[in-house]
Amino acid sequence: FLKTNDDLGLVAVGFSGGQCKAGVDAAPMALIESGLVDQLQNDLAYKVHYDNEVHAYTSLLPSSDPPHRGMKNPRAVSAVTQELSSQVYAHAKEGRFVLTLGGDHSIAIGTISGTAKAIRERLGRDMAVIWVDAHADINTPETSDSGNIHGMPVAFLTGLASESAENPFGWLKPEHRVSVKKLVYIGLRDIDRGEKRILREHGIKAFSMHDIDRHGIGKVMDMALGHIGTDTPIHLSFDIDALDPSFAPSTGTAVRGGLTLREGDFIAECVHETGSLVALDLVEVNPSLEQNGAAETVRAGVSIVRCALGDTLL
Ligand code: HAR
Ligand code: MN
Ligand code: MN
Ligand code: MN
Repeated sequence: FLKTNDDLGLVAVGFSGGQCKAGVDAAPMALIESGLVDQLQNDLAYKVHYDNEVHAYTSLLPSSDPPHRGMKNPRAVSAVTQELSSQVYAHAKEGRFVLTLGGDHSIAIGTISGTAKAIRERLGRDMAVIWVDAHADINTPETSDSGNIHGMPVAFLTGLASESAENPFGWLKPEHRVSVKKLVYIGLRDIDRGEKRILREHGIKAFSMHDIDRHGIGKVMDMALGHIGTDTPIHLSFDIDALDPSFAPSTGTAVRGGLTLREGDFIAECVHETGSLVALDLVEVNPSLEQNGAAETVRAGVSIVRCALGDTLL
């Protein structure tokens, strides 16, 4: 019911302002240079709509951007994600699958708000979000210790955090938001104290690495997709740091004890198999960290994208 065509909108986002380490902005080019677009077109038969540009949104970046409620680079992240939101919306409104290559995870404020709005208008439906990550990224400005906005996107997208002035983040309106009831986490293992309280208070569905150890990834995917229910459009936001650093070392906040590459691919395959996937983000690949592991991390990212877009082993 969702898939109207094999058109795919690709947005490359070279933005790193949601955290403090340079280099995550180089990921889209590294992923594309490793042949991703060619594979989408020729192996997986998508009609790719890509403007051939890694967007850095330099004209949107303010010359002065002092902290606001403890957030670092608040106006830059707000302006970039607002523009990204319209780009993603424009693709999704046409019925295209939207693939966004980040960038740090703050960009999900743009991607998810854009698809949520388009899906509401196009299908009259509320969208679900599957957030695959070592982290919950659900800090409010007040619960965050770091002030890095890549640790806050889910709070803004669910309305747990909000602002009234347009910039920063007042541009996020109800049509951009997703319900905490339609949010599912997979792979969590590094959650701040304030975030644990938020997850508990709102009864948010979350599968940690403990749950994956206990039940296995197959059962966890059954439970995760069961929570969402069939025929619900899904936006998959995949942070490469969900994978164990042995498979994806080049990322800003690596945490040991993560998913194997096969488990990551399996998650993507299962979400594809629902037929309800409308958008995918791949974020936090940072090729400049861990010189040795950069190529391996990029390869892992390409593999996740291919699996989510329908590549099969046989
Ligand atoms: N929870 C910490 C914070 O808010 C660390 C967040 C790290 N985030 C990412 N994205 N890499 O998942 O600062
Ligand atoms: Mn993240
Ligand atoms: Mn993370
Ligand atoms: Mn398929």
